[in-house]
Amino acid sequence: MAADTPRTTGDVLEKQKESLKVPDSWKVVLLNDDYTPMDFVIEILESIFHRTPAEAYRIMMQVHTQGSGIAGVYTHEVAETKVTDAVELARNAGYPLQAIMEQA
Ligand code: TYC
Repeated sequence: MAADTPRTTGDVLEKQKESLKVPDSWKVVLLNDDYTPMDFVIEILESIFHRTPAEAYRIMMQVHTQGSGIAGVYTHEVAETKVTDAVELARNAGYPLQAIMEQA
């Protein structure tokens, strides 16, 4: 059998698919607004994006002064979860913080 002949078991097909996958890198980008408190953004960066306090401060200030900043780079699925979690925490606290995903 040729090396690239599709195999029939789910396990083997899954392994072939994994080995052929292109890198799946997505940036989670925070957007600036006038209402979300700086300390809250830092808290989000520490708790959801696992940033150190110094990193979280730097990223928050990047967003505040430049309009946007990268919170982290993840697979599509993980990035989606982080966007959802960050926006949900912000809405529950009454803040308009926005987070988007961009292909890295
Ligand atoms: N601009 C906000 C303020 O002055 C702070 C802020 C930073 C808001 C980053 C959102 O993603 C953000 N309170």
